[in-house]
Amino acid sequence: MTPYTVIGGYLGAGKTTLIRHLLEHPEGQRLGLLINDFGAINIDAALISNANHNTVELTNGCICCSLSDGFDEALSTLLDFNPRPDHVLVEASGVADVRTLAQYGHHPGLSLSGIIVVIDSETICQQAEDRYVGNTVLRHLLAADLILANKQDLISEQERKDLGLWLSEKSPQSLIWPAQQAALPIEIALGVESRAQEQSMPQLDHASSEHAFAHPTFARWVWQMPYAVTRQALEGFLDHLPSSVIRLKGLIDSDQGVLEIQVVGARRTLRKRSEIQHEGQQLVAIGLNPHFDAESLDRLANDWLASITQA
Ligand SMILES: Nc1nc2c(ncn2[C@@H]2O[C@H](COP(=O)(O)OP(=O)(O)OP(=O)(O)O)[C@@H](O)[C@H]2O)c(=O)[nH]1
Ligand SMILES: [Mg+2]
Repeated sequence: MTPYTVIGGYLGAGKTTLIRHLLEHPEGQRLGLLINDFGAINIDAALISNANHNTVELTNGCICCSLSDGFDEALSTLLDFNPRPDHVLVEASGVADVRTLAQYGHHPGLSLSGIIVVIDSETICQQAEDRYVGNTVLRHLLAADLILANKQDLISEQERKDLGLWLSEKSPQSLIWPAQQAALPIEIALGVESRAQEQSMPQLDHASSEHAFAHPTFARWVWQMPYAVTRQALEGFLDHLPSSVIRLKGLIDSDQGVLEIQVVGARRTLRKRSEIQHEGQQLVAIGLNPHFDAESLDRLANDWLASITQA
């Protein structure tokens, strides 16, 4: 049986950063990765470049809602790789219900190892109180076997103590591991053991498209950049993003080579990623229905392109 670990956590918490960390410190483990992302081009999968693993990508939606058949097939594909992975890790999309995904641990040849939930230590308490996403976030915490309290660099010493207490109240059963850059040792990550009882983890009923918990509906905006732009122009566009954009990411050709764009709430980073072979220039933004207006983002992007073309 191949052990199977689900990596969940809200949008932008650091799930892909954790997978990159594990790939950089594999300690002899061959990982099989299943990466679910929202866009037509899987930006997270493109960001993971390492020879010592096999990756299957699932794009265009959230796996816990719409891809139940595709998910089983993807797991079979991973298990058929030669050599077979030592451990299968799935990165859930930031809104996926991790319990639903943990149920795939019943797939033939797999055994559920555990659920890791990555949190953004700066914003988790605020997210938990949000009337729209609070339930999703609290369910993540309750389902976690290990909570990776990431982005510790963004909070003070006092906030770290307060967060530790808050987490032990919200998720008394979970192990809590504070981290920066999702630096969780692989022996801990792969050793996380599920405390789920068989009776609380019923097998998925594939005849039903419903899952136990309906998370709020998230809307997506995907923008194909027609040509390379300057970094300065790109920053100009990002300066004007509406606050309804919860998460934005992309790989864009610029005057400085390929740029990785990451926006999580109010925080934004642009990094040169010339080593990445990417298939297209794409920005993907995610927001909550009904507040998120993809058409107005289209207008914003078109107006911006027109303004930089004229300049
Ligand atoms: N300041 C800070 N930023 C971090 C840390 N860990 C990750 N990040 C940044 O947070 C952003 C989002 O990280 P990802 O790993 O892509 O997050 P994710 O959970 O995979 O995001 P989605 O898949 O879109 O839900 C990136 O810009 C990371 O570089 C950290 O410890 N501190
Ligand atoms: Mg990710």
